Amino acid sequence: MLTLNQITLYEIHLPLIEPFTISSGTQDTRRIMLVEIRDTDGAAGWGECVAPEYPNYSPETIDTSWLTLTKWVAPLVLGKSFSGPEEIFPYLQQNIRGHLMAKASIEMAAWELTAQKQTISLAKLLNGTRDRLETGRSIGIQKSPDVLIQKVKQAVDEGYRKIKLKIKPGADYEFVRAVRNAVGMQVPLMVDANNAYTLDDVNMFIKMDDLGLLMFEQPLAWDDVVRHAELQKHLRTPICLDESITGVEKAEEMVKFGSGRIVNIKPGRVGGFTSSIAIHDFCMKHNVPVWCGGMLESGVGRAHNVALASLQNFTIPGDISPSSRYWEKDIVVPEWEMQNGMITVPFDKPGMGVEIDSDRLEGLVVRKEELQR
Ligand code: OSB
Ligand code: MG
Repeated sequence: MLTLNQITLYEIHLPLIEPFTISSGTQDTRRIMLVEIRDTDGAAGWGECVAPEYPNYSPETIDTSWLTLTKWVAPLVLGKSFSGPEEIFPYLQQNIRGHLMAKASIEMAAWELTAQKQTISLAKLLNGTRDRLETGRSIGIQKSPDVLIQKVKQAVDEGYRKIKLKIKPGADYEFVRAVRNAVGMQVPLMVDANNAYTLDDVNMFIKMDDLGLLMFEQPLAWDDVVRHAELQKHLRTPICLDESITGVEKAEEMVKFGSGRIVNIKPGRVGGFTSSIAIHDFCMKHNVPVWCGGMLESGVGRAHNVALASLQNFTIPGDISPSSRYWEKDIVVPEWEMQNGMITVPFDKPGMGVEIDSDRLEGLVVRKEELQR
């Protein structure tokens, strides 16, 4: 039985070590919402809401999520008894349309709390099997191909197993070709457009088809599955959908229409772990490999991504880089570290496997709201 009686929301501001630019904008400080929940047995769990400051990835933002959680989600779940965390997402879906990032933060905290109560790791509770995860690095849009080449070379030297280059019109084929020429064909490279193109740009992708890339991530509109199918027909390189896959139904449409051949699963984007597992299982059944994306999470969201990426069909390195790639100092102890291009899944520790540095958290909090039954 799982009955929540307290939800606390925290907003913290964490400056990124370097600004991160995607086709729709630049971020230099992350405004992050953390969620702490308690149940009637006194157990606690943590979650992170991945919604960014501006609605330039999906319609959600940290502010819409804060409103959604305080006004609609908390009143629905506080005091209600669930037989387990897997019942939370369907219940929220029945009652609230959209707002998946807000929903996910509570849902994932409930899974974490459940793992804590059972004194098993979150990865184990999710039925994860991989104990070391190949690690990828997502590199933002740079001023010139030369600057990008330097960044890629550094990432290769640091041991990353997959390198993702953000692209936009004006910083695409020439940039990626320059990188490919500089590092050779062996380095696993991919690109992510975050919706910057339309079907009129098919020729740019046809040129890029010759650069030996692992995949083209989300070239077209954030909510499209139809046009991606048309684009995929012209290309050998697999399309990977990120923004468009908001639930298992979208993954089904992707397979049915041929809109892509790989899925980036971000648990925060799809409403949490229950939805992520449904997408994972569906994709595995249809021979669609998946990997775990990132949203520049703190150590809490990262812990949840690590646990999810331990599932069997996460066969492609994720955007789950170590803490030091993002932050001067993370908010968890121990920080997330990479050895040999791999992150170790903390199967031997209860819950998410890291602890909040509560003194540090206290110093970073700019907004806090406690919701009780
Ligand atoms: O599209 O995958 C994306 C960051 C913010 C918003 C969207 C995306 C990203 C990343 C960062 O690529 C990946 C990471 O967390 O390292
Ligand atoms: Mg993406």
